[in-house]
Amino acid sequence: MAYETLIVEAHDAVALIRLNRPEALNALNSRLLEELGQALDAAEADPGVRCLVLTGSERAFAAGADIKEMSDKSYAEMFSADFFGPAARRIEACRKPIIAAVSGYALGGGCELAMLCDFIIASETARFGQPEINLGVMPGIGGTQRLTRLVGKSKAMDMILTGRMMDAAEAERAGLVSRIVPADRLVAEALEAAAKIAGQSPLAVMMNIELVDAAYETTLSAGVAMERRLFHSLFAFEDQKEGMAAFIEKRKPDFRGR
Ligand code: CO8
Repeated sequence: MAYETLIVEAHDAVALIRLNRPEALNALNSRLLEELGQALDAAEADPGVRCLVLTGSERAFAAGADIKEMSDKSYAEMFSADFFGPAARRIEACRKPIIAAVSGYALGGGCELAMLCDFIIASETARFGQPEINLGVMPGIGGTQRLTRLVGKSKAMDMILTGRMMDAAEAERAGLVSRIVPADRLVAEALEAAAKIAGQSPLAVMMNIELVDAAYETTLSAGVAMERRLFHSLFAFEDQKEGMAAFIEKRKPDFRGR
């Protein structure tokens, strides 16, 4: 499928989605978010896709929601359209793993989009920020909540109230990104990580994601109990038998997702 604001490439079992609005540093407008939803629908419907990588350009992952699209909207328009609510929920609901590969600016809605992914790999040029305060507004796609959970109250307050940016090293120290790679290796490293995930049991991958996400929503004892039950349930799948047999027989497992 051809998109106006995205470039989608297949790399074996990995779908690579590039945000592609270079004229606006990949600012998120309604069209882009609608197309991103369509690309996620297509990837989820395709049994051949087991992992996704979401990236931007070298200069910008995304410089935020499109300020030019938003600036003249009324409260009634924002409220009745539930502005960006459905799009954010669609990304959050994706059951296949998504790695954000971030180079350059990930600001405002761009930082929030990266945090909606399962984890973030950053290039050494990445810069993260929630500068909405400079526009007289606030983060609106989960930034006040997710950034706080990821980096703690003090740093989140600092970022959100001053609007300052974090470089890649600070973002890694703070726990916002999982690793930093050289800028010219970003997509290759993200695809490598995605290929590794794509080779695992897709059922086990999905359950692991549900459990890590649950750590932000539930108590420790409820989360640990849920983990034990889901661990038990994995023994209903052929993939568990295959994974353990392959270990014992000293061969590579062939996970079929059943
Ligand atoms: N929206 C629209 N256009 C943008 C945006 C944006 N967020 N960011 C950059 N652009 C455009 C610029 O207007 C410019 O276009 P033009 O050449 O036509 O003037 C082009 O991209 C290049 O940008 P600059 O010339 O500004 O490039 P610089 O290298 O000088 O600066 C910066 C790069 C620092 C990234 C700068 O562009 C900037 O500060 N951008 C805005 C960052 C920002 O404030 N982001 C937050 C936006 S608000 C938001 O994300 C809210 C999310 C919640 C919405 C949902 C609510 C429910």
